[in-house]
Amino acid sequence: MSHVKVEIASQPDCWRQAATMADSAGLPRTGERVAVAGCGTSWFMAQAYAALREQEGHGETDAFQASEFPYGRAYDRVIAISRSGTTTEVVDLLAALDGRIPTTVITADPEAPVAAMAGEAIVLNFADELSVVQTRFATSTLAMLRAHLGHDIEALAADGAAAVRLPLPTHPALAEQITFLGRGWTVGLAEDAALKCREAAGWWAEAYPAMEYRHGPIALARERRVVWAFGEIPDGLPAEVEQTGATFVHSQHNGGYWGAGERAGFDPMADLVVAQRVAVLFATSQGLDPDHPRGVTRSVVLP
Ligand code: F1P
Repeated sequence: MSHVKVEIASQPDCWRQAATMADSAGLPRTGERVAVAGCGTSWFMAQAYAALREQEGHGETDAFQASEFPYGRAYDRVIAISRSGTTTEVVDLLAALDGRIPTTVITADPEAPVAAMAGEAIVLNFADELSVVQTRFATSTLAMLRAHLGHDIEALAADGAAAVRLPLPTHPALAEQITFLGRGWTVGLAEDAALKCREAAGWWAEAYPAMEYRHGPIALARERRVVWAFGEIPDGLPAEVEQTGATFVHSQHNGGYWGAGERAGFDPMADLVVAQRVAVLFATSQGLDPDHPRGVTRSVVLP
């Protein structure tokens, strides 16, 4: 079995463990102005957390790719997310901020350079991964950050445990292209789901804020393509997608993954788990090794 399959299945337990770290030093206080940065998957987790923190009234929160950080802005704290702790752009960001702004890094490796560079290091080594493709480190980071915002991680873990077993809502033969949609904090999750498909399987996948979908991307929708929404669905969108011949997927739509009326809310992080499994299926269906995506390395370390 691939490493990524084992890592995907272990997420609910990792989330419970991550939640026990919700009081870690270096997590922001209510009202602080915060920027969260990372690259790739870590950037998408930063986006999800930033939207949630601000939306729930904990303080202004921005998310940036580490390479595009706006150094002129005033923040009370910068949080960098990096599984490897060696990604060049993240190392450069912490070096540039040294002494100017309090910094926190969330990483899987206590020995990584960033752990020594940041003011505070939060180490989720139990969630580290053998697969290049990130799943449980990223979602455990978000689970810890959500626990710090007061979310119920036990309920999330129950949905996650279902998500690792549910029948998959699509199949490679029925989905030559997938577009993931989200609103608010689920935009970052949708972005990550699309990245999983691209990384693990070289599959054509895109992601948009759901209300942006009608502004052009809907032109891609047709038979044997899928539009998969996480979280809140804009009024009328499922019918508009289905008119094109594309399949609309949502945990509660047309029976969804849960069966109509079976359950009112499925945590969008559990949707991401289902999408991770789809990405692995798309890889193996082409004879690819999902642990070793073409051209992608565990960490991007530039000369
Ligand atoms: C970030 C990253 C991942 C990507 C791949 C390569 O690394 O770009 O987002 O999926 O695994 O590394 P890190 O800074 O979180 O270690």
